Amino acid sequence: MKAEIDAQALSASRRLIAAAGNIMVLTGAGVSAESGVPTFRDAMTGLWSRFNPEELAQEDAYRRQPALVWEWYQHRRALVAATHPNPAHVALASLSAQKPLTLVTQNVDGLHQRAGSRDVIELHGNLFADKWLDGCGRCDPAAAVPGVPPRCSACGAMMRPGVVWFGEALPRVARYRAEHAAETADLCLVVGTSGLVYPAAGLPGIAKDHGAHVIVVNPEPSALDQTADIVLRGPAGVVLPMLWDGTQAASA
Ligand code: BV8
Repeated sequence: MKAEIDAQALSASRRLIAAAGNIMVLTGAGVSAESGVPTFRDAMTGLWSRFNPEELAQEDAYRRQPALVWEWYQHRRALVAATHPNPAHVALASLSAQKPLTLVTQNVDGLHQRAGSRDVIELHGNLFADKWLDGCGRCDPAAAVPGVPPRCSACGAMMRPGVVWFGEALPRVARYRAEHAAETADLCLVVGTSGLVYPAAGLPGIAKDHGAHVIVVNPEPSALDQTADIVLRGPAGVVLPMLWDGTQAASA
């Protein structure tokens, strides 16, 4: 994907990043798009094309059709496991070696961590973490009864993906840390999100209200463009490496 990035916006962004003392980054599904992970808004492919992800990523959908929803997550895990971090993930990991930076992601794919980012705040959980629906407290994954989905051998509870479904509260600590990062940042970099899912999408506004500059990186218009001081209209994998020297390895 070619990026015709406005040269003035680019140099202004570079200056803001170079001068920043404390950066908060918010990423969405778009940062993984160039790795081949479909974004949430993309039409779902193949077998899943007839479903709306927002309808499947809910507890009551899971209670109604556990096998279908479990298979959807298995499909996504296999897809993500076969992908690799792209230059956007790598550039963000490198920036964290150069500047105080808090990386907050809406993504559940773990690609930031695989690119070397540390202490990633996962607002919506992780695709590869499992937990239990109505578990007895003694549910042991190692002793789970295999099935679709697996069940607790002690109480029969269903295993469920360790993600935050629509209508579920975000993990308290992750939400607190993300909001604190937004309140204390002097620069907020928003990469690859439509800005439609709350409360995550409210974070750039919090940063702006506390005096931060906001830069949005997205090839398409987003709901956060009006919050931005600068919008860089291009793909993250092309734009981010243009904003700082991405060759420094991520911090150990
Ligand atoms: C909650 C895990 C309350 C599951 C996900 C106001 C306040 C609070 C809540 C709400 C509110 N209004 C509405 C709500 C309810 C709801 C919500 O926001 N609904 C939306 C649809 C209106 N929010 C919730 O339910 C949240 N919970 O608030 O609970 C509560 C409180 C107390 C007690 C009980 C309950 C929970 C939301 C979390 C849902 N879970 N994921 C799973 O993955 O299966 S969210 C899911 O959607 C993904 O995580 C994904 O991140 C997100 C979609 O957003 P994006 O990341 O932005 O992805 P999207 O596809 O939309 O856009 C991609 C963008 O990338 C596009 O702009 C595109 O142009 C761009 N792009 C494409 N290619 C590139 C690119 N950008 C850069 N480079 C490229 N190459």
